[in-house]
Amino acid sequence: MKKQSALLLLIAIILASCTHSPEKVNKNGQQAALLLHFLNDAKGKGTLFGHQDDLAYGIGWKYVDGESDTKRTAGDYPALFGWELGGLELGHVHNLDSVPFDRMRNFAIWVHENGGVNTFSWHPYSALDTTKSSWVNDTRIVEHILPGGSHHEIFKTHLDKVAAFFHNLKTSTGEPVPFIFRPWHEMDGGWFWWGKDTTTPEELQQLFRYTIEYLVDEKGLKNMLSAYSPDRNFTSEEEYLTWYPGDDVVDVIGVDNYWDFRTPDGFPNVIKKLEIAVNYANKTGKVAAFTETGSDGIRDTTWYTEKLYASLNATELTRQIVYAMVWRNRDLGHFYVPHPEHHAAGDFREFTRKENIWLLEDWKKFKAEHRH
Ligand code: BMA
Repeated sequence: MKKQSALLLLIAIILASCTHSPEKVNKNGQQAALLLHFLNDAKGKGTLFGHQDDLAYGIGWKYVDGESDTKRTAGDYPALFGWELGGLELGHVHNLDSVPFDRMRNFAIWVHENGGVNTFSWHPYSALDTTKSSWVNDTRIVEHILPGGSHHEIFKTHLDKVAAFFHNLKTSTGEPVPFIFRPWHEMDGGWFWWGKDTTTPEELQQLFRYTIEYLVDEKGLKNMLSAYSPDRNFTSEEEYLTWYPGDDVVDVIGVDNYWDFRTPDGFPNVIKKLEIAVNYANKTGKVAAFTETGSDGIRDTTWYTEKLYASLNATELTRQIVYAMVWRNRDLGHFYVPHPEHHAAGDFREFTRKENIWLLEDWKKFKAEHRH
């Protein structure tokens, strides 16, 4: 049997043996379905560690082949890699953090070819006034970009740019690279133009649904999974679902939370919010993830073991979080993974060596063992 057909057969066997049937999986292409299958399988066994822009730059380096601050400090790459698309919608060559999109494409392909998972955030400029970044909260924008709105056609051109980039995520043999798209996150905060101060829950739900349906149904991006991730402004499942667009357009039940780690009595709230996400994911046959977190500058030297790990390992429910991603290492003024000489480096190594915290090799090993 040719390698290609053997692979397809393997994928078919694995998918046929899936016991869960999240509604959206039926819409997904084979690569995305396989990724979701493995993430589902990881539930309760391990949590993939993720880092934004890990391969692009770090403390004291930029675009050095094979380099990674996670690898420098912990000995291996993360299992999950975050990338940011802001600026793509305007045809920019670099994203808003200066990462060239052609390099990002190559990194994402490398990640897939080397067994890792890619996730994309998107902080787009406003379609009403392209000088306004995502961090604008004084104008109602969403109502104008929805179907029927004055700037809907312009917004569609933004989505077209995103679709074109995603379509180009293909390996040298033409295989599509699966990925997790996480648009319109932290809508429960007031800092983005799609946030709660300028957008109603219904508008956000429509925007999320429109975005996913346009990319999947119109643009044919079958290997895209999607993540819903409010920030920490909820205390119950009902509140968590305030902006939720529906089970048929979401695969990953996410939470972004930096805040509760910083406040004196916040720690139990980190756990509670992760539990709400896991509980909902389990009810709907989906996976839950800590889609963004971290401690900027990691002044608390035991943050990784005593805060992040302690929250992920707190209860039977939090142990089912399938990935946890920290933000980017811009420079010594803004970073989340310690460089090797940093005072939190030892603690970070201890965190990554926990049996249920997975770097790239751990994740690959898990997948290899669960192919049959
Ligand atoms: C923020 C910061 C900014 C960055 C933005 C989008 O948290 O890291 O510097 O521009 O994310 O990636």
